[in-house]
Amino acid sequence: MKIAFFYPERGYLGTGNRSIWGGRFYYSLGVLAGVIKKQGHSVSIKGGVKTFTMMELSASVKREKPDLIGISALSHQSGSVRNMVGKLRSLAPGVPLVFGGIHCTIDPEDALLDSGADFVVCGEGEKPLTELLSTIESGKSPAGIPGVWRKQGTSITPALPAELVSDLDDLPFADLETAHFMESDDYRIFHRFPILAARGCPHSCDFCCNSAWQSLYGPGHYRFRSPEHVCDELQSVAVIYKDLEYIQFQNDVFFPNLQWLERFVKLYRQVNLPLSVLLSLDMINKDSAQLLAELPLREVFVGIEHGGLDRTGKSGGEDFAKSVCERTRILRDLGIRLATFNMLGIPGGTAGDIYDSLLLNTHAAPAMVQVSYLYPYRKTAVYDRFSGLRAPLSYPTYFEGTVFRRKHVERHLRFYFVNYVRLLELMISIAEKKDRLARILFRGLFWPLPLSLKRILLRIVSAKVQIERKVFRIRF
Ligand code: B12
Ligand code: SF4
Repeated sequence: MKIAFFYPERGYLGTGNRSIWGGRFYYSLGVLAGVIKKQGHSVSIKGGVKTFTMMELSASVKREKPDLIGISALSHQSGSVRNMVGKLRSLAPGVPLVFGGIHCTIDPEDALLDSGADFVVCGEGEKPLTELLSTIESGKSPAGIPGVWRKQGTSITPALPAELVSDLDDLPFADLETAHFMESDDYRIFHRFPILAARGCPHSCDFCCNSAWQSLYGPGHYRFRSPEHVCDELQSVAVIYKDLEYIQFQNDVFFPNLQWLERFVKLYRQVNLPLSVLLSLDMINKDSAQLLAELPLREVFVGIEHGGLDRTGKSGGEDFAKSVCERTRILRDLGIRLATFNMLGIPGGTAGDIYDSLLLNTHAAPAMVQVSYLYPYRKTAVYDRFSGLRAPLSYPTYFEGTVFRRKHVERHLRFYFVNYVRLLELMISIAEKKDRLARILFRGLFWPLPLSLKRILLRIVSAKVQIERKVFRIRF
C-alpha cells in the first residue's frame, strides 16, 4: 500500500502569530515510517521539516494517489488538521484518514470529533498502524484493533490502549531519507542529529503531557534502548552525514541507571561527536557525573523551571534550592557546561517566584538558558487545577489561555519574561562583585511598583552594573 504522512508544522508561533522557527526533525515519525516500510509498504512524509501550503498538499496527493493518509500533530496544530481533513476528503474521496500523535493520545474522542478523521490512534503508533494496514489490505473490517478509535458517520467506536513496543531495540532506526532529515533546520543550520534513546519519563510534572502516557500505560511506558542500539544508529548516521557537529539527545532523562551510562560511555568512543543531553537533577551525583565527564559533552540541560517550585508545582522550598546548588556544582566542578530550562507564567505565580528562579539560576551559573511559557495542556494537573485558565479546544498559538493573556497580569509578567536573561546576567554580576547598592536597587525591581518605574530602575541598574558573563538565550 502507499501511505502518505502529513505533519502540519506551522513553525513555532510567537506573539501575533509570527512564526519564529520551523523545520525541526521529528525522530519518532522517522521510526514510524521505518516500521511501515519494513512491512512492505511505500511511505512518504510531507511537513515537519518544512511547512506546506494547501496547494502543495493537493499537488502531493494528486501525484502520489495514496491508499491511506496519516496525519501527525501536536495540540497546537490541531486546527490545521481539521482544515486539512476537509481538503483531503475532497481530494481523495474514500481514502482512509488516520490521525495520531500526542494530541490524540491525550483525548482520542475529542481528536476524532474535532478533526473529522476516520481513525484516531491513541498511544504508540507502531503496532496499531501496522495492524490497521494489514486489516485494510486484506479487506477485513478494521474493528477491535487496540489503539484505533473509529468514526463512522456520527458514531464513535472507542478502543483499548495501543500495545506498547516492549523492546525498543526491535524498532528500526529512524528513516532519515523519508523524514527528510537533510532539509531540516537541525541539519542545515545546527549541523546536529536529534535522537531519542528512550520513550517516556519516570516523573510526573504538573504541566507535562507525560501524565497522559502514564495514565494509559503506568510506569511500564518508561523504556530505554540499549546503548548498543543507540550507538549503532549514531555510527551509521555519522558515516553518511560527515559534517555533523553534535548529537542532541531529546529524551527527557539521558540515562536510566549507572550500568547503562557506563556501557554507553565505552561504546560512544566509536562515535565521539560532542553531545547535548537532558538530565533531571535527581540523576546527578558524584558517580554519574564522573561518568558523564568522560563523554565529549557539549552541554547538560537541567530543568529549574519556575521559582523553586518542584515538579508537582508545590514550593520545593530549601530542599529544592539546596539540591539545585549542590548538584549543579558537581557538574560545574568537572568542567561540564550547564544549560537550564526556565518556565514562566505558572498560574498564580508572582514576581517573587521569578526572583527565586533567577536566584536558583545564579547558583547554577548556566552558560545558556531556555525560557518558555507554561501552556496549560488539557489533561495535565495544571490544567485541572486552574480551571479559570482553560485553553480553547483548538490551540492556534502558544499564548491562548495562558496567564499572559490576562491583561493586568500580563504586563507585569511580560516585563520579567522579556528581560529575564538580562536580569539573570545582572544578578550573576552583582553576586560576583558583592555590590550592596546594586543589590538593593535590583531587589526593587521585584517590589509592587508601577511598570514605568520598574523600567527606569532597570535602566539605572543596567548602567551601574557591568555585565561580565553573558548568558546565551535559546530561542525556542
Ligand atoms: C522529542 C520532542 C520534541 C522534538 C521533536 C518534535 C515532535 N514533534 O515530537 C522537538 C525538540 C523538536 C520538540 C519541540 C517542541 N515540543 Co516537544 N516533545 C518531544 C518529546 C520529549 C518526545 C516526543 C516523542 O518522540 N515521544 C515518543 C513517541 C513514541 O511519541 P510520539 O511523538 O507521540 O509519537 C508516537 C505516537 O503519538 C504515534 N503517532 C505520532 N504521529 C502519528 C501519526 C499517525 C498517522 C499514527 C497512526 C500514529 C502517530 O506514533 C508515534 C510512535 O509511537 C515530547 C514528550 C513526550 N513524552 O512525548 C515533547 C512534546 C511532544 N513537545 C511538546 C511541545 C509543546 C513542544 C514545543 C511546542 C516546545 C514547547 N514550547 O514546549 C515544540 C514544538 C515542535 C513542533 N512544532 O513540532 C509537548 C506537546 C504538547 C501537546 N499537547 O501538543 C510534549 C508532549 C511535551 C509536553 N510539554 O508535554 N519536541
Ligand atoms: S521531567 Fe520533563 S518529561 Fe518528565 S514529566 Fe517532567 S517535564 Fe515531563
